[in-house]
Amino acid sequence: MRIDVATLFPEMCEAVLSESILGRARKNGALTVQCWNIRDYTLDKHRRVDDVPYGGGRGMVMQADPIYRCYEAVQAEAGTQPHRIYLSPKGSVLTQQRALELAAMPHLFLLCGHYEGVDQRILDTIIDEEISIGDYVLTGGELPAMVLIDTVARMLPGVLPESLCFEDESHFNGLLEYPQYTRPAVWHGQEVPPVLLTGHHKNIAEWRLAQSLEVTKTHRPDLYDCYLDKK
Ligand code: 4FD
Repeated sequence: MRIDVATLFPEMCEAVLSESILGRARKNGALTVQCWNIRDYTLDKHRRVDDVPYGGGRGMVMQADPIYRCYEAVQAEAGTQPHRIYLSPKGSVLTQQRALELAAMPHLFLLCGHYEGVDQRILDTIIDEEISIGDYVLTGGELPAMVLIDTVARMLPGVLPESLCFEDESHFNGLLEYPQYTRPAVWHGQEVPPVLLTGHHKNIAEWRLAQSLEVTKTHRPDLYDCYLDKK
C-alpha cells in the first residue's frame, strides 16, 4: 500500500513513521509512506499557507491553493488515484471495521489540518472522506493521521511478525482482550490464574473467552450489547 501525507510538519510524521513496526514495514517494502510539506507548494514570497477567516472570528485558516498544488504533486508522482481523507473532529469516528476497509485500498492520501481548519473549498474539491479518531480536539491532524496509518498498516501482509496475528485480537471479534500474564508465576504475592499453567488448550481458550466477555461487559457495555446482538 502507498500512503501520501500532506502536512505542515513532515518531520513530526517521519519521527513516528521511522520507528518500530512501521519503520520496518517501510524498509521491507510492505508499506510506502511519503510525507509532503504543504509549505513547499505556496507561491507566496513569505511562504504563507494560512490567512484570517472571511467573516471574521478567531484563528487562522489554511489556504486552499498550497494544499491543491501539493496534491497535484502527489498525483504527478504516484500516477494513481488515491482515496483522499481529511483528519478532522467533524469526521466519522474511525473503527477497526473502517480501518480494515481502508487497508484494502492501494493508495491513500491524508490531509492534516492546523489552525482553525482549512478552506472549505479544498475539502469540496479533493477530499473523499472526513475521519476523526475520537471525540476530542488536537492541535493538528498529524497525530490522527499517524494513528490511522498505524492501525491500517498492521493489517497489511508482511507488517506484523507472524506470531502477532491481528485477526486474533481484541476488537477484531468485537470483544476486548482477555488479561495476559508472563513469568514469574508469582509476583508480589500475586499468582497467575492456575488454568494458564495447565497446558490444557481447550480449558485455556474457554477461560479466555469468559474473561473477554466479562471485561467487555464491565468496561464497554456498548460493545457487549453489540456483540450479543450479532450472535
Ligand atoms: N479527533 C482530530 C482531528 C484533527 C484535530 C483540526 C479542523 C482542527 C482532532 C480540522 C479543526 C483539523 C480528531 C486539527 N483534532 N485537529 O480526529
